[in-house]
Amino acid sequence: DPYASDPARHPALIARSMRPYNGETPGSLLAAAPITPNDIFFTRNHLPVPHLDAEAFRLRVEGEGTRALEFSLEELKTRFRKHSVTATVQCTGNRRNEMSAVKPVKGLEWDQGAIGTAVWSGVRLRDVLRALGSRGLGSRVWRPPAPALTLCCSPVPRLPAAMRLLALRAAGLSEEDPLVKHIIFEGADKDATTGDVYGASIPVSKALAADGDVLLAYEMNGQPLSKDHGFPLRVIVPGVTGARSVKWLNRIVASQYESGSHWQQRDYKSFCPSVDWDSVEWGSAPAIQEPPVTSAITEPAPGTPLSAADGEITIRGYAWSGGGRGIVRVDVSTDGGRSWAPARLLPPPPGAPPPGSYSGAWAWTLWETTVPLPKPSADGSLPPAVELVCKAVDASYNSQPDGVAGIWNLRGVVNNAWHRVKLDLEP
Ligand code: MTE
Ligand code: MO
Repeated sequence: DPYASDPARHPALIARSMRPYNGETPGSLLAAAPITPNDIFFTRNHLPVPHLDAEAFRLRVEGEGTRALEFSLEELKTRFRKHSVTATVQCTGNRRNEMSAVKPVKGLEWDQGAIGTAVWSGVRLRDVLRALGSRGLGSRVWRPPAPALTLCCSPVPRLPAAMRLLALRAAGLSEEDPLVKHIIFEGADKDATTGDVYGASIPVSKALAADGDVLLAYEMNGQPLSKDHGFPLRVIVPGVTGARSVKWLNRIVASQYESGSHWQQRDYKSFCPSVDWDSVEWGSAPAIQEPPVTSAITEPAPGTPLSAADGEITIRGYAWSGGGRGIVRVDVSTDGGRSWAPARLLPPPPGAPPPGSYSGAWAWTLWETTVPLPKPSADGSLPPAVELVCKAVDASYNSQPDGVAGIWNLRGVVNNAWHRVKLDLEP
């Protein structure tokens, strides 16, 4: 059993599967603090947890037409500047259970807890990629790209173009490099039967952007990464869906192509609600990178009885958007969305910009509000239940759709519908 040596997990995590292990943070702990403690941070594993030796560990960095580089953990830590980023990681399938309630989907039945926020520390991917170009192509190791890899529209560069490329690369990998469009990450976790390793990629523009903040992280909230979260090294791609933040990272490839992995090509994509498993054409949709704006109520939990005699109720939750777009507002309703009131946005976690920032808002915004409960009408009657709803607005004034049906997709991903919690109301 390849899962027999998996690490122990915190009992508070709600397990959604054991082999591989997948567990989410309960709502009451989620919005308790802007930084999620490491041991209750959700875990999303596709394969058995690999056990890596920090001493023997090597990160291989390579690209088409460049010499490959190798770094030990120590070399990464000493050759590049340490950098910290406060970022939320959210699984693309967060809140999938609401999609299944409309029509069954394939995937883990996540509630709203496949999300968490940490201060990640490590080295910038950008700094490491710059080392790739300058150490490799600036010298005699340059060779023309293989024609097989330049099939469709980009011809093999002729000599002047090759010389330009050489000059370009001498300064390090650059966005203008015609041979590099994607940065591919590979993990050390492997499928025992197929031999496939977990892999994903991001556009080179995100990888190299000075304000992209993509990290090769070795610390989470000041601690070395735990086994479940990618020890000894993982990628953190702020503002991008969790699937691209590859754990147990051991190989980076600068490429003309996206990752060919199952998880980049045939998963983590959304389609029209009419598309089913017989008609799906995976190649017709792009891999999800920046997710849409979302929010959820974390307290009270569904099933909590409300007493009208209390007169009011305090509601808490989170809101977050992809691409570093800050949250400008969260609206809350107690009548299923007929009337609304704005919630109070809580101060950002340390290291994160204030709510509503146009960019660099990699961390979620927690919010809370206290609202009146329905009063008995003249004949003394009360509604039997209240429906709490929340929806958020991000810095691009994107908002959330009111229902799941219109965004339903066969894989149950990117559910960002208004979040609803129904509670029984007692006198
Ligand atoms: N990296 C590897 N190597 N293997 C994985 O299964 N899962 C991905 C991503 N990186 C995964 C991975 C997915 S889908 C998510 S949502 C995040 O890791 C979850 O990160 P966490 O487990 O640290 O919360
Ligand atoms: Mo995920």
